[in-house]
Amino acid sequence: MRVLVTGGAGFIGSNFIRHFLTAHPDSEVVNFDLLTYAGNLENLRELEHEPRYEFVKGDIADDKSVTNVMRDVDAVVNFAAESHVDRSIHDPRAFIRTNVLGTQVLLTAARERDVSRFVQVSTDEVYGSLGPTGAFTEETPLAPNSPYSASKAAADMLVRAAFHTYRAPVIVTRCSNNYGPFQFPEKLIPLMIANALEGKPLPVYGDGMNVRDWIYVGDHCEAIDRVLEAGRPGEIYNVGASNERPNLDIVRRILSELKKPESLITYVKDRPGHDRRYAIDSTKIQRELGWKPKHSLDDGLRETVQWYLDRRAWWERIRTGEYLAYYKKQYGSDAT
Ligand code: NAD
Ligand code: TDX
Repeated sequence: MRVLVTGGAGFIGSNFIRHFLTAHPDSEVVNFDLLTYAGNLENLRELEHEPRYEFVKGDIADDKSVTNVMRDVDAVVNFAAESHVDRSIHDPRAFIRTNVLGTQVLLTAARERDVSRFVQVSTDEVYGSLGPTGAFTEETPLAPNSPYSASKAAADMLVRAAFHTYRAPVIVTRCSNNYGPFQFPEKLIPLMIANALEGKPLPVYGDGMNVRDWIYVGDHCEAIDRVLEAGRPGEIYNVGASNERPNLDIVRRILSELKKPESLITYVKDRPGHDRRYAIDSTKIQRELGWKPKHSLDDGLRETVQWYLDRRAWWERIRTGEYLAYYKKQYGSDAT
């Protein structure tokens, strides 16, 4: 099987490619990525000379390059996206172009090329925010609250339309918050680890009691692999590991793991429209496809903290130039 992975130079995509090539020794992967600020070929350095792996630089919103790269491909897994909520609040344009237009360009090319499977990697954020109880199921109505989640929900609707209109073999996955190796240090967990290691303030939004449902990236990759293999076209599969935690709890665990003082925690201005709580019900994928997460939050977090300790050069190189300009814009003088 030859799989086109878009956004494979990012966090989850690079973890997926590594997993997929190992789990399927006869498979081939084409990684199509624009290499935005979040894309980093260093994430896949060890595959540079792997004959079953090919990298093509390109934009999923560009019809011509997408049609070209989709030649001789059996399946598509679409990870490519603008993925950071805070950036979408500053400027949503790139989110609409990549996440919405880009998804449609991929869907159209996949139909023209008669691709036999298309997995759209979506997010639990399309369901909006939960009250203190309950969890998102695949039937929960979409109610996105940020430009990012609105763009992902729009993409999900285009995938749905491709199934209903053309009977395209498409499947949507909606996963909760991922963490693990190679996550860009603008997201909560790697940002807090890197700041703690540098003795910088840890900027917690609002009261720190917003709840996220955490899953180790490797478990998400295995879920996508199962969906690619056995998911039913036209279906949606929620993916999560039932690890709901308030942000403050996560930040405190990181500090304790690194033996750093809680005095580094700094409460900063809340994110506008900040969703209060996410929780995902993944009964459907567990029951239908036999997937289940393997990592406990304790083990996953410990491994992740260790990875950032071991790979300091990776994140130090990122935390320069454009990153610092973004950091200043986002956190101002509150957290520098
Ligand atoms: P990321 O920001 O780390 O990586 C995104 C990748 O897409 C980068 O390599 C970037 O260069 C590439 N890209 C961006 N625009 C592109 C374009 N126009 N054409 C081609 N490539 C482009 O993101 P991530 O955290 O790895 O997320 C991957 C996918 O998973 C996204 O679709 C995201 O919505 C979804 N998701 C993420 C999480 C999470 O917790 N990180 C949870 C659920 C779903
Ligand atoms: O500096 C921070 N301080 C803080 O308190 C940052 C960056 C985040 N937070 C809070 C906001 C959220 O409640 O931590 C929580 C997690 O924030 P992010 O890491 O930005 O993730 P989130 O907004 O929950 O979205 C993530 O999960 C779903 C990914 O970025 C999305 O791509 C994915 O779809």
